[in-house]
Amino acid sequence: MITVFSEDHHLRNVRTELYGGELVSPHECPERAQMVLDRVRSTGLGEVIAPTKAGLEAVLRVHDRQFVEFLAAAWPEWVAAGHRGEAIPDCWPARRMSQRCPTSITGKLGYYAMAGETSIGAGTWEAAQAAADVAVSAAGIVSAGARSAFALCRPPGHHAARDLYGGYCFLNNAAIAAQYLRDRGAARVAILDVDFHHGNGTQDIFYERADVLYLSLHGDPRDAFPYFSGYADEVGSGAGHGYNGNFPLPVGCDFATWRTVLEEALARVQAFRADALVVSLGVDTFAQDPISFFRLQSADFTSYGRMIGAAALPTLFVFEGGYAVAEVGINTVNVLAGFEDA
Ligand code: SS9
Ligand code: ZN
Repeated sequence: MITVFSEDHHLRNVRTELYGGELVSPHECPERAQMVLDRVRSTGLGEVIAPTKAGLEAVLRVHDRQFVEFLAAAWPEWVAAGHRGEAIPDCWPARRMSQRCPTSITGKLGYYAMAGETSIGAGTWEAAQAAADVAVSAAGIVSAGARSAFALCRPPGHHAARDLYGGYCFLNNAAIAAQYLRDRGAARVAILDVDFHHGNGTQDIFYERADVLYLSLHGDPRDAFPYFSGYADEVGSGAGHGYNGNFPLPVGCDFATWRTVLEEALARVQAFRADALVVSLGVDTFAQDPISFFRLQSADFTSYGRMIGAAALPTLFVFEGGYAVAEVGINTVNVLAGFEDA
């Protein structure tokens, strides 16, 4: 399997994450991508190639233009406003408040953020663009007929909606890739999100569409971020009714339970007669993940990679979360190796 990877992920290297009432060193750190890349290389998974710089065309197929312009200008505007720290919002358009976008950079941050933990710094926008390029290049490989490809994206994407960032995400790499596959001729694309967190952004982007099926296994939003999205009764709307499937799972969920739910989700992918599968591959379901509450072990990632491989679809893996840095490479590449083994 070819891996697409950009060194430009290093440009996202902020110092702060708002966590537990403190500004801590971010869980979503550059070492994560390096660990995965090292494991891809040491296991001989396959060739590693750099993306081609694609520009914003594919990005603008799923994101709002004003939102993209906001992301591109956020850091310079924050600096010009004279702030000393990294850019974080402090006020949101909550219930019964105006939904107009302000002129003030702090106001814009609140308008476009779905969460407050994610600082913007120098290079954040450039790294987010590189991650989208990685996703598009890898989608191109699958679209050209490869059985699979791995988009080693960083920063991740599945919390980013059409016009929202947060949850460590800025551009929705998986959604951009899925749309790219559609635009290159796949009539139906299924997205299977196995990250611990619900991909509220991906759900939102495709919620009213019947041509892209979104399925997600995740921590129950009553207990887990993003808290306000991911309930089982969110099934899609309009033409998209029945094309969104959420599987919220409880605290302490182990692999025996998780895998039966994955079987159910894979059966839905088959019934949909998908032409291609995009896997939002987050490995924060790992028992030792510092911010999550499932109990998968490293060998379980190989097992479920085999299950995904047995679906026998052209498959694009897009890297998302996974914050147990020492094991993030092992767990991620276990999924890919299991897939190839199937
Ligand atoms: C947990 C806070 C979680 C954001 C997590 C984003 C994960 C992206 N107390 N904050 S995969
Ligand atoms: Zn996650």
